[in-house]
Amino acid sequence: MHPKIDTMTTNRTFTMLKPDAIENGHMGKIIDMIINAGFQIKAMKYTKLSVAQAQEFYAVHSERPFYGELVEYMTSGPIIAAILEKENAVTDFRNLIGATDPAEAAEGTIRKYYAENKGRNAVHGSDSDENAAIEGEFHFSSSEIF
Ligand code: 3AN
Repeated sequence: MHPKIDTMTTNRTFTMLKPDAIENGHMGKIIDMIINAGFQIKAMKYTKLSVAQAQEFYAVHSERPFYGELVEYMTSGPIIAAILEKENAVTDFRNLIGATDPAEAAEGTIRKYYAENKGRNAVHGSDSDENAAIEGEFHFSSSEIF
């Protein structure tokens, strides 16, 4: 997907509230959980991914059997994209969202409450500081980050 850029540890992560979370009316409750867990919202937008954007964003999964389904799903409706800040943001946010499969997600996690299944799993969270920076820049220009 992305050009190689120099990144530092920024205590930031990137999230998307996925189409199922929006469709099911869970966005307010999910944003509330994120804020209550101590994350500051540095950037946020309500938008819809084009097929090309979704393909690029998930290029790392292009060989996986679910890639086509994933791109179709992520472009099926609007999403909310956000950059979040907190100490240990990437790790703490992955803990807050829970396992990819809601059946395996711990009690109290966003996916335990709101994910439907492994594909329609309510929320994305970056898996490293480097990807958090890349994914944040994919969605936001510097004038949109506060
Ligand atoms: P995570 O989002 O927990 O980091 P990844 O990186 O393994 O999980 O997968 C990226 C996205 O691909 C997931 N959020 C999910 O929407 C989708 N996905 C992963 N595994 C499957 C699967 N077995 N079937 C359908 N979609 C999947």
